[in-house]
Amino acid sequence: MGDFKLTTVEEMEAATNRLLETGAKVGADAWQIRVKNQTPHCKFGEQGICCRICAMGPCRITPKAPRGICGCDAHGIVGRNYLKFTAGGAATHSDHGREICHTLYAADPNGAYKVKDPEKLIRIAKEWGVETEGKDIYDLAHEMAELALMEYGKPFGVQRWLKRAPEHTQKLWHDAEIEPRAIDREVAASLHMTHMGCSSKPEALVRQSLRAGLADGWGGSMCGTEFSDVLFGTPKPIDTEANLGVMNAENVNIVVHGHDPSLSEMVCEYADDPEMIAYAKSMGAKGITVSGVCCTSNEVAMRRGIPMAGNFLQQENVVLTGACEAIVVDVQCIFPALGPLSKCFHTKFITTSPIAQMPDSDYIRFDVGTAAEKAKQIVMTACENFKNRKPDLVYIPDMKQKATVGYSLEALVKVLDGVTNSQVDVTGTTKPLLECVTSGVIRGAVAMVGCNNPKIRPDYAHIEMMKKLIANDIVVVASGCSAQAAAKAGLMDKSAKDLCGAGLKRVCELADIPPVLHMGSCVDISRMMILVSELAKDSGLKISQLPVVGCAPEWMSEKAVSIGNYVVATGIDTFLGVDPYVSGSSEMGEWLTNGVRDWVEAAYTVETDIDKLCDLMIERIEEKRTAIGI
Ligand code: CUV
Ligand code: SF4
Repeated sequence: MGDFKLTTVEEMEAATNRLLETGAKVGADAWQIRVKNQTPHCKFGEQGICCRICAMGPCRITPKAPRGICGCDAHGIVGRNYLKFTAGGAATHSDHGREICHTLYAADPNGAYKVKDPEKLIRIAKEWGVETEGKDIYDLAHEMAELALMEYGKPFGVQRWLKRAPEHTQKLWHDAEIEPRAIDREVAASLHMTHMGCSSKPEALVRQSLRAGLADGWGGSMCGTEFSDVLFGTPKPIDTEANLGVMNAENVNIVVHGHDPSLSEMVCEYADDPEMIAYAKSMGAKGITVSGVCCTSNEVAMRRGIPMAGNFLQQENVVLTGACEAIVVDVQCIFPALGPLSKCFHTKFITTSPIAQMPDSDYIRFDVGTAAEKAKQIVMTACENFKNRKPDLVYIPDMKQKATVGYSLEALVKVLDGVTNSQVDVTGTTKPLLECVTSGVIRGAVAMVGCNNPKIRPDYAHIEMMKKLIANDIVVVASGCSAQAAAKAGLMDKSAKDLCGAGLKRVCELADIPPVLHMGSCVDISRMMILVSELAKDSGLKISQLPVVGCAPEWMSEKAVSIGNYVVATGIDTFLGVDPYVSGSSEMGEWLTNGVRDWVEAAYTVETDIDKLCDLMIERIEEKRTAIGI
């Protein structure tokens, strides 16, 4: 293993502090400063007991004023806020999925977007009962795209993807009346329910929260993942690097940030174009480096090995290096702060989507029809900006780690084929993984997901929990900014096997995998849902019986709550390190941490002490093992 060493959070913080010094020099604002200005947070907001859904308010619940003007109590207000939060997240993921379906609809063998994984398209078409025989693959793509788009608004029936779940799970959903119907309907119904004078009963609000979440995870997000694979290729293990050191001082640095691979794929395509590289050289650079931030980074890392500059709370650092020619964004999780910040440097902050328009940005509207020419324009703009760099402001922390990423479900099943002792052929199934778990070589699995949040020391929870889990022979699958935290630390380097317990280490060696497996972006948590479904089917167990839990220790976005709801609703206990603004209602707390178990066999645990949160997960995994006698 030689000189492998994790990058510590302390080292990352030191690098950030050095960058903040540059920021101070040019008078830049930073989230670290704004957090101080916002502290302490509003107590009513924090507890979820402020209501402003009608103009008689805003109403705030206190011991002296236990009801709003309409008579709604704390439980109703917290419940409505929770459902609205979920609906925001479900809408966001699902709309991303919808954009991908539109891109698929525009796929053209002679155009910018091609079908890179026709096999997967045919597999899904068969699953959906669509005739594939003798059909042109692009005709099929368009037909499937249209069918997928219908899932958003169809008047009758439930989501097609639900059939991928084990029958038991489907029955639970049916009996609890939480099978998601049309995706947009669940979002709209949620907003209807939370309108003044509709639902104020926690039970009903929680039920709809699960349903809207499922419309995301087993609807919109699954469309996003599956059709992104069809368009851009299903991820396979690929080597990359992570952390700010992936930026190259001698090159034009383009950073892609956001979520929708339709944009980032095209930018990567053009940054690789010999004509563009020559153009960069003509501007005095040695070449072009594209790196990523947030989930779009996960998308292009998994498919192209594009390095990851950082995760959510590192987005400002990218500009603070003084070496970023352009930060190109599409949608979601983009700090409006990037506008004014980029003005302190030579950086071009390029917004591209009508969905995410921000002051102090250059808006280059991107759409599938003009993708190629706009991507080229963006790359050229970045190249031309190289000469505007202020050399005395350039500082790129010399900090990066190797990572192997790209563990889609398809890839995972394939790499694990090697670790079975089975006499019968179990290739192409999850059985080898099950064998490792039942024999106890691996104790279980944790899905680590979600964002950073200044309420938790950034990256610390992700990294420390993962270290403890793998040391306890618990394999980690990660996505989103959690996956990037792991990659930045070095936990996705195959050498990290040496930090594992003996069992997991052996599996990592046999399968030649890192102990923390990169499964993709946030919409790709749908991959994890299919994985647990396959594990349940292959083992004959219920999903809720598998020694598997989910965890979002540093989450912050509405999307994360939507995810939490569908992960719980899929039968997976979910552990949160940040409270979803429900502490103001004992009834809501009871429903989420216990009551929902009667419907879906899983529930939330909220614990802001990260060490305790990790111990609780390990305990839960061991309890589940005991319960099934392994
Ligand atoms: Ni979509 S939602 S900060 S980028 S994980 Fe990252 Fe992931 Fe949260 Fe956003
Ligand atoms: Fe107040 Fe009720 Fe209006 Fe909410 S809906 S703002 S609690 S009056």
